[in-house]
Amino acid sequence: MKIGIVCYPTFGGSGVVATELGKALADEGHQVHFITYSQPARLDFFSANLFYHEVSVRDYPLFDYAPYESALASKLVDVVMFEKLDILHVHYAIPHASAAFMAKQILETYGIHIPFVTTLHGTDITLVGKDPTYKPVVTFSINKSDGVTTVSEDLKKDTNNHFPITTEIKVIPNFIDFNRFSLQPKGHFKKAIAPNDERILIHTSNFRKVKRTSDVIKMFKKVLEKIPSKLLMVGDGPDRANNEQLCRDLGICDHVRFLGKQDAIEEILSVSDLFLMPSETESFGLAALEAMACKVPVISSNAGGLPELNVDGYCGYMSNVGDVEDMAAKAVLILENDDTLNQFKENAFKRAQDFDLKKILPIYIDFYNEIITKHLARHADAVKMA
Ligand code: GMT
Repeated sequence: MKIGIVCYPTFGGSGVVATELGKALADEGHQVHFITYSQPARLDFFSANLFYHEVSVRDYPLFDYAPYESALASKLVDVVMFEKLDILHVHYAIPHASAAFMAKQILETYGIHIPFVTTLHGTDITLVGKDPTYKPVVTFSINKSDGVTTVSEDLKKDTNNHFPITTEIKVIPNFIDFNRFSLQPKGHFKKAIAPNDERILIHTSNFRKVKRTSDVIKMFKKVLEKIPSKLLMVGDGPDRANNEQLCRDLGICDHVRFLGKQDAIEEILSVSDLFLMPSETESFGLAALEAMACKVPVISSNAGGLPELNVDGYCGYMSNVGDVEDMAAKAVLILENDDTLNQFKENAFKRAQDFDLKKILPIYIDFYNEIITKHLARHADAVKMA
């Protein structure tokens, strides 16, 4: 198959899923064309089946806001025609699904018929998409997609509850590549962070409001009162400075390290004992899955799709959003005893295996084939009717 993938090429979860999916499809022999405004963060190597097409947005003195959506649609038309793609897969509804729809319509005027699949990742529905500024366009472009997927049952439900959706939504969860995410021997690194064998807790995110990063700090303070421990805060974003100040206010700076954005996240996870994800909402929680693959249990909120990943009392625990007291108490339950901690670590690894890339990739491939077949049949019927 020749597949065009559109995504946000940054470190965000949707961009990571799109890029890892493209890489895995290329490994299976499919030809994959990424169409984005800059090279996706994890696409930093050569593969014969991988291509990258840059969308450049021309600046012009008239524009206060450069028309990215039009530039993307034009690029899609160009790449589909030149590379003879079979299907487009766009990640994140805004503005990718509407740009794909526009490109599809333009291509039809040239006699080229291509289906497109839209994958909804979360904030494109739960935060941005519901905003009246975008809602009509999001609704329309979901309904005009030839196939729609969400990354959890919860996101599917949310999408159907908040938008008049007429298309059947297929749930395909996030996945993990164990070739990259697995426990690595990094004893020297552990010693540097926790010289007295303290427990290591970790949070990774983009430090946006939805991640409730100050809950991480408050929860850690409570854990620290009971168990000698260290906290690693990985990533960067709007709430980082506030969190650094909060650590000073709580007098715990000696125990907390802000590491900023890190590429080799699997190495840092490999020295960690507990992952913290107290998010306000989380459609799936890819960062938690990455931790689990490295044998790190998870304390999370029970929001959104998290209960579909974190099995309460088995590979971690869940609490209500904002219940820092409960989260800290459960963290202590896991951390206070070596045997309990080791059991939770093994369970986290077992749970992560349910989302092995090897299991999820065939679901995407089957879905593409189903959509292409249906689309061809629909087109053949339309020709017959004409
Ligand atoms: O919030 C993020 O971490 C980034 C965001 C994105 O859209 O890039 O992640 C969303 O998509 C991920 C991949 O499908 C999911 O695992 C995350 O749960 C989801 N984030 C939220 O729903 C807040």
